[in-house]
Amino acid sequence: MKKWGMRVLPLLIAAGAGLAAATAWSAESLQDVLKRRNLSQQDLLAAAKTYVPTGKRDEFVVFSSGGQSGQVIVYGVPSMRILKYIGVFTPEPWQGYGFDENSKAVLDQGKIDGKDITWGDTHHPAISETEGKYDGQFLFINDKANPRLAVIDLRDFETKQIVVNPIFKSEHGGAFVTPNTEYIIEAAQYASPLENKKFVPLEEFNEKYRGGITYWKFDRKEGRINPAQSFSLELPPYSQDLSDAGKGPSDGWSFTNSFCSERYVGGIEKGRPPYEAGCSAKDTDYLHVINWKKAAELVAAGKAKKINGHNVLMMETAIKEGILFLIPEPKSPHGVDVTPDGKLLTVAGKLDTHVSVYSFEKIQAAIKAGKFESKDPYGIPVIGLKDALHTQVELGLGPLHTQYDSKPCVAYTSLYVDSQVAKWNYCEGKVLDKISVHYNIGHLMAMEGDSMDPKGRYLVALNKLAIDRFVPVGPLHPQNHQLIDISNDKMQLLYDMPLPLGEPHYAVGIDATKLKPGVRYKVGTDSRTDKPHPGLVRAGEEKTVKKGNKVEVFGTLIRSHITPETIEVDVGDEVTIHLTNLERAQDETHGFTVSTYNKHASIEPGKTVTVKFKADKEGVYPYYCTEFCSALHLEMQGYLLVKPKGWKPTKTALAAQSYTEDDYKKQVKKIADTQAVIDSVVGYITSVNYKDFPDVVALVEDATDQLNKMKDAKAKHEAAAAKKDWEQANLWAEQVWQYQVKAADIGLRAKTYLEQNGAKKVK
Ligand code: K7E
Ligand code: CUA
Repeated sequence: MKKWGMRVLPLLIAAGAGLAAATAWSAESLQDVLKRRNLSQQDLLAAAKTYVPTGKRDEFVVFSSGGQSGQVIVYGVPSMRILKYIGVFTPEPWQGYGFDENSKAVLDQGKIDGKDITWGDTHHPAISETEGKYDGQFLFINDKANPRLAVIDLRDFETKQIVVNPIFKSEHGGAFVTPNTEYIIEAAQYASPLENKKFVPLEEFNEKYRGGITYWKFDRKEGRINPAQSFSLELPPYSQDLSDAGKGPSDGWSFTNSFCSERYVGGIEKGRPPYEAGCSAKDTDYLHVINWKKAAELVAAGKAKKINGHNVLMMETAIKEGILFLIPEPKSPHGVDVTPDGKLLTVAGKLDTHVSVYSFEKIQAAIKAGKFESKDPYGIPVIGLKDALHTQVELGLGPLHTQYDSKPCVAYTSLYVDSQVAKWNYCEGKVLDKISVHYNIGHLMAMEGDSMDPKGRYLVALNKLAIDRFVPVGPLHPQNHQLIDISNDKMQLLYDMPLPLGEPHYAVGIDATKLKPGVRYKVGTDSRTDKPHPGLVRAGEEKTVKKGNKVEVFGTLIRSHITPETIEVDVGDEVTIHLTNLERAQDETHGFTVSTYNKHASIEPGKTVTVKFKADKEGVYPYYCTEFCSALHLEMQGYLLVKPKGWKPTKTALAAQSYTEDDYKKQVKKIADTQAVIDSVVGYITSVNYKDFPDVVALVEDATDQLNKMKDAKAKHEAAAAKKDWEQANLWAEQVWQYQVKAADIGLRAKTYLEQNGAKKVK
């Protein structure tokens, strides 16, 4: 390699050289390590099952609720390495979520009665499905505290939409999708009056408080929920809990639990027994069985009532039309989970040691025959437990949630009180295996284990308590996700992962190959609307427009400068800055912030983002790129100059610097040397079939872009040199070299990629 500019050379060498020397002095054997670290053969086996070697990828990707953080956590299985946090109901600074205008518009959709709500209690993520199988296109998640539902597009893992439930005050039984993601199900939890602006005393609870289920219509082509085509079903105030959609033979139906059919309203301060006593007094609660397809037809036929501008099918109509039924279910049920074949549903009662398996066929037979054991106080027909039951299996204390295996008839149920996972056969009704987890498991999750095509292999126990599992970090402990191998008859505990972001109630795991996120946006995309951003400009078109007290900047970012480099405004001006990242190279994100204005944007390749603020304080405010993007990242900077009222310049030229002809000659030599390196890299790339690698083609385009910019700067340094203006000659020559360095950096990345991915010589 030829002589090379002093700052960048070490970086480029490091990129090419391996770590061949690393093993030369490590003589420790595997046996030594086992002994030194006090590891058993079993530990070693677990390590081998979870270790993902450097450069290799996980088989599954998990989307976990972030609990009270209002976010989603993304991690890989089996490595349990965290890959991303997605801002959903909560501002997330790295992604600029809530700090730039475009993402703020999404968060603003989640305002309730005009008020910002910048946190969420996320519980249940759901991946979009096609024919009952995960399709990897969209992710939905609910906010229990403030009844909302969010849509995340898995092409870029960004939150695109938040909808607020128009009639509930809280919701827990969401998000659950129907088999073709026609609807996303969201069930209320704590009953309240549906016309939710009104005060109603608790004495009128039975008559005026209501539960319900909302069926949000999903428009897959738009990638958004369509609130106008969504509807709800009014339900008794029974504290509806989790739901699931039917599939296969039970497609068109949905099932929702409830845990307080006693309709108890507490009042410990008035000497009444507390909620937990009143809500578990009876032996059974109710499973709600709903024909949602028919409900949608009734709504379309105009049989719904408008409440808060939203279509609500009232109980009276639902009963009359025969689309709503109840079945008793054992004490304080929590989860209801439909089997992969859609024929059975498992209900777990927290205060019962059994899981109850209901048969959809039997339920339908009872409905057809009009065989009901009673009516509830609202007139809803109740199917007898015996008439609906397929089997009951005694599993242990505190069964909560169930997931399914790829092996037929095999299910896993979490046992909260026993702190165990039970593996059992739901066709024959027998327990197969149990494993202890630490501690107090809530949900559990097998790979695609709530779909029609479970993948088996791994299961994650989402434990509520961690107690002594990790190095202590104060009274608030991390949550603990424990990975369990379920590929054999006996379950094996493999790994503990602390999750320190909130209580992730539920998670969903998908085969990693089903996810196909993009690496760049079409240039000028507003990623939050997926539409062209009006603030887009291309290189050379950057401009600042001032109209009255409004200043609008149309800028760009590319290694390693922000254009413009100075923004001058008057104090009190409203400043809007649109920025487009012109990069096409993978992972070349730039960030943007202005000192003390509480703005931040993450601008991935091709994205256009707007930040907006009032320049309300005179002064000097550096702005810069916040993401380390190249060797000259620190130089990616500029100044916002906020001038006081009536300010007049006293000095009109910037300070001159001293450069000599000698300096200039050295610059020219450096450029020639660098060009030789570029030529050799280009020589290699064009000697192989690089066109067969789309990632490399994008890199080559980026490098060519940089080299094309050189021509202009070259003409400028030569013209300045001719006039013996050594300052201008040197600075423009330096700029030529900057373009070269960036081109070389990209070129070397392309070369490395080609070498590692088996490029072949052409000709
Ligand atoms: Cu924590 Cu699904 Cu909200 Cu059970 S839920 S544990
Ligand atoms: Cu762009 Cu740092």
